[in-house]
Amino acid sequence: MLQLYTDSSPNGFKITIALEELGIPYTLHHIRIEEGEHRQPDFLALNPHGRIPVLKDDSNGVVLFESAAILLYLAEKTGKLLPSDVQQRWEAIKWLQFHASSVGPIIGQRVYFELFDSTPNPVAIGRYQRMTDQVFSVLDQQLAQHPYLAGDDYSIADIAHFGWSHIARIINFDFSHHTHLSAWHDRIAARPAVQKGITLPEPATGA
Ligand SMILES: N[C@@H](CCC(=O)N[C@@H](CS)C(=O)NCC(=O)O)C(=O)O
Repeated sequence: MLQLYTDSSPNGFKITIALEELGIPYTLHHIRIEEGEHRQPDFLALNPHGRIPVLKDDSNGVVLFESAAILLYLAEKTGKLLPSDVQQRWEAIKWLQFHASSVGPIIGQRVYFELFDSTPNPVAIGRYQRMTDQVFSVLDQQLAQHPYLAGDDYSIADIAHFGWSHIARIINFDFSHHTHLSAWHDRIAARPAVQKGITLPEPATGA
C-alpha cells in the first residue's frame, strides 16, 4: 500500500491529483501544517526538512519527499503520466524540473511577501510579481504551441504546474492575460481526478 502524508496545499495537491488519475489505492495521512504536525518527530523521521508531501511505499520501503521526485516515482511505478517516446519523456521531465526549480519556489516567495509578511516589503513584492509573470509567460509560450506542457500528452509536468496555478487562481495572482496558460488551466481543472485531488485532504481556502 502507498502511504501519503499531506495537507491541503499546492505541493500536496500534485500528489493527490496524480494518485486519483492513476486510480491506485493509497492511505491518506492528514498532516496539519497549521497545527505544527509537520514539525513532530514522527514526521521529521520521514522528511527531515519538515515539508509535505511525503510518500511511503510499503511494498519496497521507499520513502520520498519532494513532490517532483514523488511524481516521477509514481510515473515509473505505473508506466503512466510520462510519455514513453524518449523526446517527449524528457520534454515532460524538463517542464517538471522547471516547475520544481523555477516556478514553485517563486510563487511560494510571492505568497509569503504578499500574504504573510508582517512588514510590507514593496521591493520584494514587486520582484516576485515580475518573476511570477516571467515564468507564466514562458509557460504561455509553450502552451501556445501544444495542448500540454510535454506536447500532445497530459503528464506529471502538467500536474505539477497545476498544483500552483490552482492556488494562484484562488488567491488572485491573475494570469488571465496569458490566454494559453489560462485555457490550459481550465482544461486540466475539468478533469474528474483533478477535481477530486484538490479536495484532499480538504479543499484549499487560500487563507
Ligand atoms: N519543494 C518541496 C516543497 C514542499 C513544501 O514547501 N511544502 C509546504 C506545503 S505546500 C510545506 O510543507 N510547508 C510547511 C512549512 O513551510 O513549514 C516539494 O515540492 O515537495
